[in-house]
Amino acid sequence: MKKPPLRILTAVPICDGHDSAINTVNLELIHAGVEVIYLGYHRSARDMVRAAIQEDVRAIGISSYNGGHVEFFVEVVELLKKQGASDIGVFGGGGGTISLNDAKQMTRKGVDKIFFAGTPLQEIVEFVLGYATRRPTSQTAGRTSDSSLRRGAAGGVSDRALSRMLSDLQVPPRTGHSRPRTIGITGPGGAGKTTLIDELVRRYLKAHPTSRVAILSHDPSILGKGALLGDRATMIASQDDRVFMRSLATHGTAGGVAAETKRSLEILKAIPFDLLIVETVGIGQESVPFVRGSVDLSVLVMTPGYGARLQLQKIVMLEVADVIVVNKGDVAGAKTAVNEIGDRLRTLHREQQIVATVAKAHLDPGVDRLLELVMQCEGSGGRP
Ligand code: B12
Repeated sequence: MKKPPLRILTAVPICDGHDSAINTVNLELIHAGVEVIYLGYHRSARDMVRAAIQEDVRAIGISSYNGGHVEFFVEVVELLKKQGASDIGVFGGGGGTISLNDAKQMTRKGVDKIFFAGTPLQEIVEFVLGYATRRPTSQTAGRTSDSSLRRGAAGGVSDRALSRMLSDLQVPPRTGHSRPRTIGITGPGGAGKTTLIDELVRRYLKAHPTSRVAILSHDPSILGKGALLGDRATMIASQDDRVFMRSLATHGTAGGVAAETKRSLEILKAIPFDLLIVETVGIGQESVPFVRGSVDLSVLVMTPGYGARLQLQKIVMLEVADVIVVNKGDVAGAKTAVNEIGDRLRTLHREQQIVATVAKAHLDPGVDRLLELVMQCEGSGGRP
């Protein structure tokens, strides 16, 4: 069986916006075949550890320039230990801001390696690729000896355990709970799908203080190559202990989702989440990413920039989606777009809903309306 690609999480610490170096490192790793889940900048140690566990990565790479690196890196190491996840390595750099003495302290306290200014990128790539074969340094490492596997975060299943089920594509026995309401969100690249999802999640968590959300997110990749899985970098509200998020690369599968998507959905539907959101990669005119019954509600996110009215005849998903969101409703031509899309939907004689949103805006009423539609749909979880 082909070995799965090496997965690494990268991020920049809290109160630090120096993301230029990590963007360079990310690109080199992707070219070398690594799947990089990029969490973005200004991220807490807790966010990094939660994300690393949910994404089942082999290591966390941190780029730090604004000081406090000794404390920050060590906090990440300690939090991983507390979660029974010391097999996840920690490494990073920060140009000239991390001194040799600091690095010595950091490695003594469990950091695997610090790279200094002037390090050739190839040296970094070789070190990271070594994680595929290097044994975890911690004695607590291992797939079954981890006590947190038995501790329950989502109704008896911890993030760590769920994360490994997703890696192994192992469907757990279904418990008696109702299946999560499952929403599929698709649309062309750059339409604002991720921001929209984050705003939906923000509202949902606030309105349902004990409910839990799962997000299955896709980014494109070519078979056998690395990938940048960057949806987490846009998420703010979704960095919450009640949200489980997993990023998948498509590995060349056309149509918006990955070969593992069906099985991953089966797994997530067997866990007591209340809301499950599937985000596709940016799709083209011909894609219909959600097979019948896999989601309870399918949402197509468009922008007013679809071109001439005739283009609307060619978007297959317009005929299939239950809800059409026209995002970026603040740009020129947005009203015309809503009218034109409305006309097109009327020719289909289905009861499709159309919602205009400005997902990036604070408290946008369009997103409120979308959440209402989400809550109105019946939560059968679709058929797995
Ligand atoms: C570019 C830069 C900026 C840009 C950032 C652009 C961006 N989007 O990243 C701008 C102009 C916006 C900026 C702003 C600021 N900056 Co500035 N900035 C720098 C600068 C000049 C270069 C950093 C850089 O990107 N280098 C390029 C990388 C590729 O090379 P490198 O650093 O040598 O990294 C190597 C290795 O360390 C390794 N590496 C690095 N990270 C990682 C991560 C991993 C996982 C791995 C494996 C390897 C690795 O890879 C490289 C390979 O050779 C440094 C000074 C310097 N020369 O380092 C100051 C510097 C970091 N900035 C500094 C400061 C003070 C600021 C500001 C606070 C200034 C202000 N008062 O507003 C703001 C803060 C911004 C913020 N929000 O955090 C200080 C920090 C001082 C400190 N820590 O004590 C520095 C050191 C300048 C100085 N001497 O005063 N900055």
